[in-house]
Amino acid sequence: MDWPGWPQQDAARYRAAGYWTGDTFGGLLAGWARRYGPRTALVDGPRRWTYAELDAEVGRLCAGLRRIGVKPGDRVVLQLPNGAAFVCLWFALQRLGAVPVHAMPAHRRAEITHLVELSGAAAYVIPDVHARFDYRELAAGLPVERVVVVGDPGPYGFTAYDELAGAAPETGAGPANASGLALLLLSGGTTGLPKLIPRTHDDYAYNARASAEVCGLTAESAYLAILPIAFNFTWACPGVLGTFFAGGKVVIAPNPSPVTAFELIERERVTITAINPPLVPYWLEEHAAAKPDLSSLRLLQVGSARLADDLAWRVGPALGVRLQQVYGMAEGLLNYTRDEDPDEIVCTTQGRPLSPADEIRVVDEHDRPVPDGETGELLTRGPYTLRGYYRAAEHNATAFTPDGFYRTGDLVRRLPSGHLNVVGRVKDQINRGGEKIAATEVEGHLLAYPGVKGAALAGMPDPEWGERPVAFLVCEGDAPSVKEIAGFLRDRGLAPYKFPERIEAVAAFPLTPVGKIDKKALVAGLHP
Ligand code: OOB
Repeated sequence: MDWPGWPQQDAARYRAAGYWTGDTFGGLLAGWARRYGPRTALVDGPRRWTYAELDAEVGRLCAGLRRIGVKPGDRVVLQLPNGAAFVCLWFALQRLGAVPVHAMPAHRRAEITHLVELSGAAAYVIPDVHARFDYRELAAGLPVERVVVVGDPGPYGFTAYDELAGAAPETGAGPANASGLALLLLSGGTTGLPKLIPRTHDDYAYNARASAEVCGLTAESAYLAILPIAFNFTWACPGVLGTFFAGGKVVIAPNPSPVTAFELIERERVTITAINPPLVPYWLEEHAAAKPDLSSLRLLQVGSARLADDLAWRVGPALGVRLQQVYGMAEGLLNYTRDEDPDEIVCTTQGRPLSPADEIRVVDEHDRPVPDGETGELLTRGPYTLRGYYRAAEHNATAFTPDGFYRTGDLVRRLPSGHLNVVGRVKDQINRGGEKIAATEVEGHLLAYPGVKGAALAGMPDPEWGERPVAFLVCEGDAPSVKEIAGFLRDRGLAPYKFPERIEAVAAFPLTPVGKIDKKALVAGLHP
């Protein structure tokens, strides 16, 4: 078995309560095309698709994917920047019954090789060149049979996206099973190599539909996709999928700049969008300078890392929009502040669980519940939270409690109202303004550097990013510089956002009482 699903009893409960509807994404798109046919579904630069047009385009792409040999059940790694092609291909794979694997544009050879091998991918989809990186060169060295290129396919014998579409579109739901695998999301990770998160049609559709309800989306809503479109937050919280459930319009931002965002908000009368905390000061600054018309914008979602309270308080008055804090994870559980919550709650908490069926435990180091208001690790179980990672039986044995609660690794306080305050983390991860870095993954690479005998990656507090990665190294001879390490990690094919931004040579590591490297002590000893 590749991944453990929900026990039958829980699945029956989620179906009976109407959370799981038995719909697949291929069928959902066909249904939306019937219901919302002539309404605008998608806007990307000058190009626009109605729901009917999107459904037809997806049908043609589905036929094209089948023609090049992609089969139901196949995994396909999607690594595309924000653009309509991601949306069209994602649904084409759904209609075919294949499974998209969500890679990020920032990923490089190390991450993609791992994703391709772990998922056993039958195909890999890339842009030609994006942000000055040629993805075709990366694809040429990979153990994957089929490569589809959005743009110029180059001299490698890859398939051009523009020539993929078949003449006879495939319609309807396709062969997928609603309780089966719909997509694989990438985990932020805490150990060695990134894990894959299995999401089913039933659970992921509920994730998006319930999020759309909580955010008050309607057919008049317009969602602006600013953060990477493959990111769970942007794709389904409520994001692109939630907007489609409501019959609204999705507008794609080609880059995260507030200048671009403000132009699109004005032009398309955007009503809701999502950003991460590091973007908030840029929004405030650009807003004060350019005075854009944001009158259509009703809700600004901020999440993926802790938003400082003082910044949160400034958003509403400065921009004239309602703030929503979102504390979510690719593994499932989503927390939102609600429209009816008082400002105090919206500006100082990270929301409360999306679903009445989300089960929350806040526990001490012995898994014993702590009282409300006290800090503990958050454990959770529910209708859209995984019960185990994909092809990771060994890891699953410790990442979940015996009764199926996922150990989030986040330290939270629960208020009597049920709202959560994220106060820290027990997992060995660095959150660089929303980008998650698994310390041990990077440490493994650092240890391969000549002369490095010990390596510990930790997060140093940073006013802009929340934290930034710093590498503590025990070296034979002189420690390498930040630049030398960056060159080394680039050659090893690691995504640049994981590179240490500071190197500290140490003679030896301080240890905790149980003999682990004491990263808190290392960070505390940093001079500014
Ligand atoms: C989102 O998902 P991931 O999988 O990239 O990261 C999840 C982790 C959480 O466990 C937590 O450590 C951190 O990111 N996090 C936050 C937060 N939102 C996420 N920490 C503090 N405050 C917040 N508001 O990041 C994600 C997925 C769906 C929706 C929103 C975010």
